[in-house]
Amino acid sequence: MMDLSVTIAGVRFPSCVMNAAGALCVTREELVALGRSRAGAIVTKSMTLEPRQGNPEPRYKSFPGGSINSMGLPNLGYQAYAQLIPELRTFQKPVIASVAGFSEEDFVTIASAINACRPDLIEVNLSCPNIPGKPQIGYDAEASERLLKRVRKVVSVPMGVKLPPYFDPAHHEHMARMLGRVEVDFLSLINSVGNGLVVDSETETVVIKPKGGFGGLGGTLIKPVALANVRAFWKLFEGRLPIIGTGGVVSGADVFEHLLCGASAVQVGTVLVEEGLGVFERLETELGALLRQKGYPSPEACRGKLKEL
Ligand code: RRO
Repeated sequence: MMDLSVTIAGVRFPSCVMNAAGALCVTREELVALGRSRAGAIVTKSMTLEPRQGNPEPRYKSFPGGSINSMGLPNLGYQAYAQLIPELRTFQKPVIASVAGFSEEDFVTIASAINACRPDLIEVNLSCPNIPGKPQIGYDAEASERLLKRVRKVVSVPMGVKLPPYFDPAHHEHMARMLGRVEVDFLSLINSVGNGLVVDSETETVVIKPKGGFGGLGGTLIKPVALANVRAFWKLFEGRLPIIGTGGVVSGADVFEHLLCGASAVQVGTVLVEEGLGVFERLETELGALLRQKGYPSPEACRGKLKEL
């Protein structure tokens, strides 16, 4: 089996495929299971100040081509994750703590306390699409800059930002200029494509309950959006800011496409929820075989090597 390890912001990952925040990573049991699995890291559910039940069910549904969710940040609260981090650190892989909040103050409080537990990295989630009445911070560059500058001051481990998808080069450029003024160590791209609507024509209904059926889209159908965002930020930072690609990874070939666009590693959400923890070994096998067949000795060897016509 090919060595699929990678290094991001100075941290070694034993495999370049890990879970996406939100996917099978809320409870202690789920996080320990990720630790025991072939996942290349343990990424936590985005955490808030207080424990949360999240939105009413049904709040996740898969369909041919992807998934829609409006979970509403169900999580144990940051103090529970702070307590869990020492145990999670005993697995031979990085721990990435995903931090969220409902105000700048929340993010700073949580990031500061979690940083003290020394996760290997912190991912600041600026892109939850599912809180009624709360727009995604990542769609407001000025608010994002204010928040990130405050969080950066209290975080000493490598700090990354989880961004929503953008759909215009002007937005990529505006965000990249902002991120250049904040010392971020990596990017996670992309969160779900927010506020999609899935309709069941049989029952003539929406398929999830919160927000009248609107929710974040994931899975195969968002892959081109994810690849475009990975590629756009890779180019804007001239390959000097590590990117974790998320969106539409179902096969080893999908991982390879993210790597070609500039990702150093990838995360899996929908396919992990649908297939379970065995997905990590399958993707390693598929990616290893594909890289070997193409003559690439490692994931790093093909990073960013996408050819243009
Ligand atoms: O919990 C959620 O509803 C959720 C979050 Br925080 C997020 O960042 N992305 C998503 O698709 N769902």
